[in-house]
Amino acid sequence: MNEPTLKETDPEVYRTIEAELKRERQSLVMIASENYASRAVIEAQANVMTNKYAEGYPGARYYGGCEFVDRVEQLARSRANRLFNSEHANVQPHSGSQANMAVYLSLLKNGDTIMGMDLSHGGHLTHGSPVSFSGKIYNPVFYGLHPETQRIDYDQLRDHAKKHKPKIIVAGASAYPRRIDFSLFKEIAREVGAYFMVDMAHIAGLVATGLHPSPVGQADCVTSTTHKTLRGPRGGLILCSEEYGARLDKSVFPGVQGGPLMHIIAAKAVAFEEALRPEFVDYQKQVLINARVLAEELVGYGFDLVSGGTDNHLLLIDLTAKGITGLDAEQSLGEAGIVANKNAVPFDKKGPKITSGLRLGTPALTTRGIKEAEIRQIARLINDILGAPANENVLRRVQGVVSEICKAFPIYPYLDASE
Ligand code: DSN
Repeated sequence: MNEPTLKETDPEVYRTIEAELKRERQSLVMIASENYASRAVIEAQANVMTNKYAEGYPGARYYGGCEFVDRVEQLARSRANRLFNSEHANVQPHSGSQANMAVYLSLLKNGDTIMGMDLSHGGHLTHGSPVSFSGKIYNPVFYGLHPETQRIDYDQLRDHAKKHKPKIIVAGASAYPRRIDFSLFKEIAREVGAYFMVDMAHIAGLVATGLHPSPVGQADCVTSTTHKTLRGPRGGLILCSEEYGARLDKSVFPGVQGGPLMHIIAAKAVAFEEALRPEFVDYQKQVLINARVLAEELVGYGFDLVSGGTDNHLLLIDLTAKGITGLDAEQSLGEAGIVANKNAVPFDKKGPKITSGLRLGTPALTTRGIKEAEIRQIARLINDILGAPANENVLRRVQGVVSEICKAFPIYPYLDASE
């Protein structure tokens, strides 16, 4: 087979990929759930394992020719178990949502009560939101943040759990800047006879390196994505004890998925190995330092942070006092080359398409090599833009500085960006 390259055969798609590479190179990505995967992870995703059907699990497939995909899935599973000190890993979920769906399917019956963190307080759609399968198939009840401390209200959690007797309690969040007390969650779940699940997608890299207490050993099942702080390919992961392993595997396949994405599983194996290296600990430490410094600087500029600061890789600004909406903040920063996302803040009066908040994270900046000095500079740029969102001179000046920072901290220099 002598085939043309992508560039030759489909210049339209090729150009969109090249444009995305340029955008990633030339922006300061502060979306807390995004990162830059390593060269090895990117390479591992573009391989012929995408061709292979492998329904089933290593050694028990429904197709022939699985000897090499078996080997790579075994590698991914054993590395995940080593990384998180877990007994059983399922590396097949295509996403975090499907990982969560598989856990519910294995532990719950339709109509059972699930208890998760309120989406508007920092939870996730799949933790019971009425617009997600999790709020349609199951009966959702919620816990949230304390209005004063803006931290998880564990007393409310216990009261609601006693009142509603959920079948499962879910810990984990997409916009919560503080440590989560998994042992207290476990205690409450045990008190009311509920299963305990942790969705650690956002903090998986911190957990892997011991910089956030691990839910493994506390929760009955732990789910994650692999592409956030963990820096792997886009995908999902489930960890559990041997006790739950067989039924969880059945829930992933054939329960909610068909053939696994074996090329992505190869890349997950690569990412887990990278995360086992000592330099990954240094990286995660810097993610935390950068987030703390960003929080301190923004507080210094008079920004109101939910809970007053951060213990992890993200922070949430309540923009109410600044008189700008989350949507306007996202758009103004975006024009300047700083990419972030609008986000509801607890007790937000504006809808999810507008919001009063802005979520900022440091994983992607840290992957570029950015440290405290540039973080201080970036905090100043954010303050400049949000203080004068319609000022063209400010915008042009900030665009210039963003461009200099991006040039000083290049990403993917070996990839071709020519058109
Ligand atoms: N959408 C992800 C995030 O941005 O946090 C969560 O799944």
